[in-house]
Amino acid sequence: MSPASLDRPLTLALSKGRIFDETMPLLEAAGIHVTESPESSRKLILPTSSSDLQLIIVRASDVPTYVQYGAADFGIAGKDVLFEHAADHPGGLYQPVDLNIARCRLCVAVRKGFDYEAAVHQGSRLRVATKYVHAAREHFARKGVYVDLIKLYGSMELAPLVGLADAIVDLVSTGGTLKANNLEAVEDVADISSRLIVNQASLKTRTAKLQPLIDSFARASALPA
Ligand code: PRT
Ligand code: MG
Repeated sequence: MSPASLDRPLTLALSKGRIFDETMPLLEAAGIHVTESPESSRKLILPTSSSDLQLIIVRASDVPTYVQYGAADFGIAGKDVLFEHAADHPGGLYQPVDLNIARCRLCVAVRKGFDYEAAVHQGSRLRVATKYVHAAREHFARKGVYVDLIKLYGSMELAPLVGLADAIVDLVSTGGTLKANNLEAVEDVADISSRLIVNQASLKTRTAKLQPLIDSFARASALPA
C-alpha cells in the first residue's frame, strides 16, 4: 500500500437517523465533532473536526457491504442487519465492540386476537412476512414450526392487516407502531443493539489511527447512558 493511501482519512460508514444520532456522543467522547447533519445536508461524505476521519452516509443495510469491501474502514450497524448480511457473506467482518446504541427487540407479532399459540401447536403452516428472513427462518426452525416466509422491504406491520401473512418478524422499540396497527408482540426473537464493525485489512494496515478510536468507542459505550 502506498504512503499516500495510508495518509488518507479513515472512513466511518453510518446510516442517518437513530444510528447517526446515537453515534454523535461516542464521537464527541473521542474529541471529534461533526458540524453538518445528514438530515439537512445532501452531502454523502461528511467531514469531521479531525482531518483523520470522514463519515459516509449510506442505507443501514448497506453499511456492512461498504466495510466488507474496504470502501469504509469501519462502520456501525444493528445486529439485525449484521445477521442478515452474514448469512449471505460469511466471515470477513471484525466486530470488536457492542456499542449498546439503537437498542430494540426483534419480535414475532400478530393481529390482536389471533391465537398464535394454537396456530403453532396445531402444526399448521404459518405465513410470516419479514425483512429479516434469515433470522426468522432460524427462529422458527429452532421451534420446529413450519413457516412460509414472505420477504418484504418495509411496513411489515401492514401484512397481517390485509391478509398477506399471519405473523410478522419485525423490530419493536416503544411498541407504539404495533399498538397503532392493532398488533401485539407474541414472542421475542433477539435483543438488538448496534455494533462497531471493522474491515480486516484496515485493522492491519491502519492500526495506529484505528485502534485509539475503537478503544474510545468501547470506553464511551460502556459508560451508563
Ligand atoms: O429506514 P431504512 O429502510 O432506510 O433502513 P432501516 O429501517 O434499516 O434503518 P433505520 O435507520 O430505521 O434503523 C437502523 C437500525 O436501528 C436498525 O437496523 C436497528 O438495528 C435499529 N433500530 C432500533 C430500529 C428500531 N429501533 C426501530 N424501532 N430500526 C427500526 N425500527 C422500526 C421498526 O422496524 C418498526 O417499524 O421502528 C418501528 C417500531 O418502532 P416503535 O417504537 O413504534 O416500536
Ligand atoms: Mg427504518
